Amino acid sequence: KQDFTSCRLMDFPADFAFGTATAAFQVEGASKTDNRGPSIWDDFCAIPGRIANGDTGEVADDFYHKYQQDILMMKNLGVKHFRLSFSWSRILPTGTIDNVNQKGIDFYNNVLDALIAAGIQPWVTLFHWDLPSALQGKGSTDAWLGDKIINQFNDYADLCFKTFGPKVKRWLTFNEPWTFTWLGYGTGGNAPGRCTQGGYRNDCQTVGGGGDSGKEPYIVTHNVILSHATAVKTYRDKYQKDQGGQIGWTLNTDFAEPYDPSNPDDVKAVDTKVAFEFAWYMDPIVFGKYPDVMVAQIDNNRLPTFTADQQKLIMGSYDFIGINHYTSTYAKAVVTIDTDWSSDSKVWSTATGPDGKLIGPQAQSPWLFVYPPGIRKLMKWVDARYSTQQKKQQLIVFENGVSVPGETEMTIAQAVHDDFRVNFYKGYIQNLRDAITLDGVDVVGYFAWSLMDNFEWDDGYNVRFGMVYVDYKNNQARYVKDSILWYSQFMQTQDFNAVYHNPYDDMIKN
Ligand code: GBH
Repeated sequence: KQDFTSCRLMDFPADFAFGTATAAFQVEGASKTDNRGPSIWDDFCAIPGRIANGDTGEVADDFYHKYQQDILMMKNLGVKHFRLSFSWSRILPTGTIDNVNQKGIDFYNNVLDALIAAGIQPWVTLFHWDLPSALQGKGSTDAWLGDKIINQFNDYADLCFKTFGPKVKRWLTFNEPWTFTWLGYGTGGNAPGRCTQGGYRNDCQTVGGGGDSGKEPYIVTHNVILSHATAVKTYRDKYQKDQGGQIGWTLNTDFAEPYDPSNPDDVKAVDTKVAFEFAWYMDPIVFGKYPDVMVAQIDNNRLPTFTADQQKLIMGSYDFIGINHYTSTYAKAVVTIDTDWSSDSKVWSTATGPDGKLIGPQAQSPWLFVYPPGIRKLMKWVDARYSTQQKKQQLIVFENGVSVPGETEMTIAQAVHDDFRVNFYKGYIQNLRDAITLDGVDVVGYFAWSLMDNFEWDDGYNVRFGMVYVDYKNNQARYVKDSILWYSQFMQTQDFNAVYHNPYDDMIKN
């Protein structure tokens, strides 16, 4: 057998971390098993009309009972890195440290042991949106709107570092604070569903208890940043030296092309858009303040400021820069009346260009358009903003993936041949390579979202992002799709034209 690795140029560094990702609420199920406490996503699912088809996380992919087979599958596919999240309310059913659930601790220890035995490095996110219900409340100073949460999150994080730190060398505090901040408190489309009554929705009072889309996302963000930095400080002060791990968070952002490249305002709008989505979180932990453009454009004292002590706490509270990226739009400078995050930016985002054409093929998800050059440009943007001569930043892509148009209606035999997804990954990973080899950005890891189909938040099980098919009608049986077979080959050979054969075809022949 020829060794292809020795006779071709490997573009990605030898220690580059290729992996796959999932999140607790989206895959675990077992939502009432072994003393797990409810989370705000269980509550949100119980509200009629909020999740497609009334789907819930009660069973999901039943990862809680099937993790051994999933880990074995990854091992067989040559996956060496796996990003998962812990469910806060499985570990602390009422959210606070006075009530530790040993069964929850046992579960994650078992998962981590199985991963390590399979030669797979675990990367753990502490918070992927599933806040324990007991901490939520419906008042205007509850949960992330108040500052009690900072210590509550720190207690949970501290327990995790202490308990799992010998096994976990890569920690993420938060997944996509923008998403749970803006969708949870701005549009009200995600848990806890707060927003200005009659603004984006009419049911904010009944669901989230109230809200103020113009103010709350900024307050929540402020407390999330302080919570992140406090937990990082705990890790550094008490554990990092002995355990030798790294810690950071991961932020989602789209990239953009100017709507009219000859209009300097549209060119600037690209920058402003990414500042409002990404730098809103990243600037504080690098520079100690919100982006200048946000300070300049957000009126009525809605944007908080950091005190000198807080600045000291937050600056430098990361070992790498995590990025979740899926899509790009056109950005157009517009005149708006400032009312909330989306109009404060004075940028209009649209997938349709001035020529009437889409920026790229549309996925099943209405927000997702395939635009591979966007990931390269985004890497350059992040590197240019945050790297200095003294400090080159390490970037890690923690999520990248796509839903395939029409996949929901397909038979399994059709769905496993997901060319659309294979092409998505080829395009994005090639551009990521170019960011490294041609632009000199220090990208050190890449995680495909997702290992397998799962609970896609308000879309329920209607939208599939998996590289592995999950048959929800038949005991959540798993079937590898072409995308994971391609990825498996690619991770080992870096050959974009890797060939693969899907075993499902043999199964239906026999
Ligand atoms: C990720 O967010 C999540 O981290 C992951 O859990 C999820 O499964 C994955 O995406 C796929 O969706 O409905 O028009 O208001 C990616 C960033 C931000 C993209 C919110 C979708 C909703 C747009 N997401 N956005 S809309």
